[in-house]
Amino acid sequence: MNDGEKPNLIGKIKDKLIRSKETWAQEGRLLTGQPDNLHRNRLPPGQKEVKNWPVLDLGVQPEVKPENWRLQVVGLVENPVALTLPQFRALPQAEITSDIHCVTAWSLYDNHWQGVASRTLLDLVQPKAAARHIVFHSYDGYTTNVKLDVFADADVLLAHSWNGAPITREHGGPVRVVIPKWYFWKSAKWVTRIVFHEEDKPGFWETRGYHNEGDPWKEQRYS
Ligand SMILES: Nc1nc2c(c(=O)[nH]1)N[C@H]1C(S)=C(S)[C@@H](COP(=O)(O)O)O[C@H]1N2
Ligand SMILES: [Mo]
Repeated sequence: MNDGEKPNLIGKIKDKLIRSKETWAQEGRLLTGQPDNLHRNRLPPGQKEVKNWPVLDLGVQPEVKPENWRLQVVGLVENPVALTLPQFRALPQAEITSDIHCVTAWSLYDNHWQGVASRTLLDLVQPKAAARHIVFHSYDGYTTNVKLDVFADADVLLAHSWNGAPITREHGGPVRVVIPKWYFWKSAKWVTRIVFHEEDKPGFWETRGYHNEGDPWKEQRYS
């Protein structure tokens, strides 16, 4: 696949996996009915700790050469940008250690991320007053939505490194989103475009039965 081209998903996309996840959502699979709203436990309800990092995607892992990667930040912003990787890496850098919680019930503790804080990007592009929602668009055609105030949390990063090494292709390199407070489907791999909107626009999984938000302690798995 050529970088920047819409991937040809036909014949590669994991239709069966997508259908079985939709069935999980319809059946409310994995729900314990015992939310942990006060975060008494490090492990959210229904989750299991893993030691190795699983790979989950739609069946296409785009190869984005560093020199071809672009990050467009557009929509309801005063200063839209299209950054190359060197420009992105020249922005102030941030590091954060956070846990991953995937809606398929695995959690991975203590991931050390390096990248650019969402707040640094927000300072750069200056969202307009009407902007309330964000959609991430990725090189594999994936999309996912969050509220602007969730994106603006201090622990949200656009990460290029994990545990001291560049994020690998299978995990969404050169750059992926990391939103630690939400289930991991909100953390777009291979991100290339961030669009600011006035209205909410549910993404790939959000239109297939997943919750519009995704707080693991509240078990916001499905809609
Ligand atoms: N671009 C893109 N981002 C994505 C996905 C995807 O299919 N495409 N899957 C999401 C889901 S459901 C999960 S659990 C995590 C998996 O990230 P990992 O493969 O690095 O564990 O990526 C999320 N981000
Ligand atoms: Mo997931």
